[in-house]
Amino acid sequence: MQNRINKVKESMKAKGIGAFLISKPENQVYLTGFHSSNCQIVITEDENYLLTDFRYIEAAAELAPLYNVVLTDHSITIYTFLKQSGIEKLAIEEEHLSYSEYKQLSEGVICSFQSGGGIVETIRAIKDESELDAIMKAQQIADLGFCHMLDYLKPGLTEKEAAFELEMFLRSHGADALSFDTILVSGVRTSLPHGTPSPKILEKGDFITMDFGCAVDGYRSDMTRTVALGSISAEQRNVYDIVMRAQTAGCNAIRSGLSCREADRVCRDYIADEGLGVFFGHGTGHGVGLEVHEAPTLNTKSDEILKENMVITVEPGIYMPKKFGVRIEDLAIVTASGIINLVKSDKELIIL
Ligand SMILES: [Mn+2]
Repeated sequence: MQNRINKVKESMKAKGIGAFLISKPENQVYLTGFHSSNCQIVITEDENYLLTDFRYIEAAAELAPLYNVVLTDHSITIYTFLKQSGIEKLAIEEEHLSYSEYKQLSEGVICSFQSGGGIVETIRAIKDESELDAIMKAQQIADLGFCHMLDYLKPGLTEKEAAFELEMFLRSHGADALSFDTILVSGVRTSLPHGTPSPKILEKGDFITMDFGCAVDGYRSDMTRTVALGSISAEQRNVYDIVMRAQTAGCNAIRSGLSCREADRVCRDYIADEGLGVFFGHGTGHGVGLEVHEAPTLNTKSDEILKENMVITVEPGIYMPKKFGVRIEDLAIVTASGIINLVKSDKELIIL
């Protein structure tokens, strides 16, 4: 934790920030290991403060002496605390401060604001060993879940039933939580990149796309596989192969030093060269950690550069409205020579 806080202080110094209010929950967890629904962190050049209420004070007290823990109540709030501390200029996480909080800060507490957005996220993008370990565990459970679904999926089940089975499996095999609401869509509904499981019945000839993950120690996994039920058409086979080859090309190209935009372009160009570029309308991937979508972003607009020990997804897809869609997503650690692919499930087309 000390090391993480030091990195924040270095970044604050480089940006000319004297005091930084950290209000984004995942950033707070990253800097404290402390989970609560009521927490404010203030980092200054010399001090670290954690403010919380009665419900969490006993657990928070264990963070001393790294943090000066302040008990808040009706009379002592983040606003009275900042006013008393004499902090006049404050960096905030502008994406994670409500208008109401901003108003209370600006009315007689803080004279001027500056942006602290992205400081902690940039540090979080590069994972340490304990973080990689948790993500690997979460992905191992997800791979087992995929394997289980290959036995379980059959015509006659609904998407909702199948999604529930997968979620139960993940939770009963060591997952603390789901990474996000499971996407499990079939047939014509696979053209919806983020469709939610419906009462639609799985039928022979359907593609089934499962995009799912789970969390271990707060760290998430994320993977997608598209499988087929019974037989499929030549067009389905062709589109699947294009997505698989685009996804494989992306995985093969990625290494530290490559720009996120270039990584995206590898997958995008492959699909465009096959004449299907119009059906790939989302980014190629994203960082994964305490959040399922975090820095870096792999898309056409990204200015970020891939670095060693970033954990990212590679997930091109093709979605043909009213017909079908295919997405294949791996989760990988970026290294100097390439990637360590954490997803062990096969990506050759599986026909059940
Ligand atoms: Mn993803």
